[in-house]
Amino acid sequence: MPRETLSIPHRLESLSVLSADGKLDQDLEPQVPENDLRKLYKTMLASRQLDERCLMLQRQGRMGTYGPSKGQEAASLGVAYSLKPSDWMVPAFRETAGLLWRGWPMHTWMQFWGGFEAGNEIPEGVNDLPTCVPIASQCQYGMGIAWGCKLRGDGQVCAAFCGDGATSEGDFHEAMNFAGVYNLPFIMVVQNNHWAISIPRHAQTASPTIAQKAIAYGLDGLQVDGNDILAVIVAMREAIEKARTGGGPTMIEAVTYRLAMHTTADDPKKYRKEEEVQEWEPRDPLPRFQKYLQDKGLLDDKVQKVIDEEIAAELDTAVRNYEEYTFDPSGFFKHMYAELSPDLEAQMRELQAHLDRKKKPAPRQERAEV
Ligand SMILES: Cc1ncc(C[n+]2csc(CCOP(=O)(O)OP(=O)(O)O)c2C)c(N)n1
Ligand SMILES: [Mg+2]
Repeated sequence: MPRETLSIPHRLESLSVLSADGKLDQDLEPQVPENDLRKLYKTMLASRQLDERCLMLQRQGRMGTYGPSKGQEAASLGVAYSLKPSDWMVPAFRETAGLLWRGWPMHTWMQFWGGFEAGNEIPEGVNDLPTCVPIASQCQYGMGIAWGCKLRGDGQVCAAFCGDGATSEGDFHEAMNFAGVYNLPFIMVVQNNHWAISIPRHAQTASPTIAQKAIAYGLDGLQVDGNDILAVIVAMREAIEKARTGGGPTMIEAVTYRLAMHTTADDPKKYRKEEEVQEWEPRDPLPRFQKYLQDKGLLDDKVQKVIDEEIAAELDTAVRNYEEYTFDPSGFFKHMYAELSPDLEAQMRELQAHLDRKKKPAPRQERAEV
């Protein structure tokens, strides 16, 4: 036959467990211990409030340019929850909720956006890379770590995040290709929040889904409702199990929405319609998960009050830690190399001497535009 339709084996599904108004599809509900469900809810709420506080701090001139994660908490948290602590996680820059779950203190998140290197200091025993703004770089880092896991044969897996915009970068495709060829224990989580600064999703790719790009690399692709934490957990558990048992990589497209601005440096009213935001607001992951917990009898006004008080206290402490932090210039240098070269050592001493001469705290810095 000179011309025939090829049958290419692939698996491409779309998954959601909670409806937009928080109603459950019982057949798909993942088994999550009740204590974990409460802790997940508290973390999601803490992430939302941390996000709001950072936005206020930026508006008051107390923090640098800030990139909000409002609306994307379920995608980030569902991934972090499903990993074992010994697995690896490579965040992009809207992983507030996932990082809180993995054990990053709130004030570290503030320090990152305040422009301090201390915000990149990985807490002891946490297998994450720091928050990372260069778009799509996370794909290569994550794939490389997964390769390391495979070579060591330690049963660990790696999940990395990127955005819909990142899928137009070469790094994304190189990482997918390599992960497929070497059958790596890698999970690429694409947070499709429908915008890459001012470029809408439809102008980013002609593919009807991002998940289908996995097929070209010989991977499984799965589209999941990224505003439904239960669906993210189901998808991640399957992908992790497959990766851990030698079944190779998965690409998960978490469909979500950036409810806030790209960063505090832009005004989304200039490029997107308010009606679009209003369409997505009812699908906000936080009230959906809240409703699920209420229906299960795990959350009432009394429990909510305790959670609210705990988060308020944690946030106040975080702001205090952030604002009391004294700038450590060695931070610029000490995370680059295991051992500093003599010229970098000299530069570090010179900077320290300069700051000592000025004898006043260095000004807070704006992070370069992201
Ligand atoms: C390599 C690189 N190019 C450009 C930028 C500037 N930039 C910051 S965020 C962004 C858009 C990213 O969109 P997406 O991947 O969808 O992530 P989102 O911001 O929506 O989370 C761009 C182009 C950058 N940080 N890194
Ligand atoms: Mg995006």
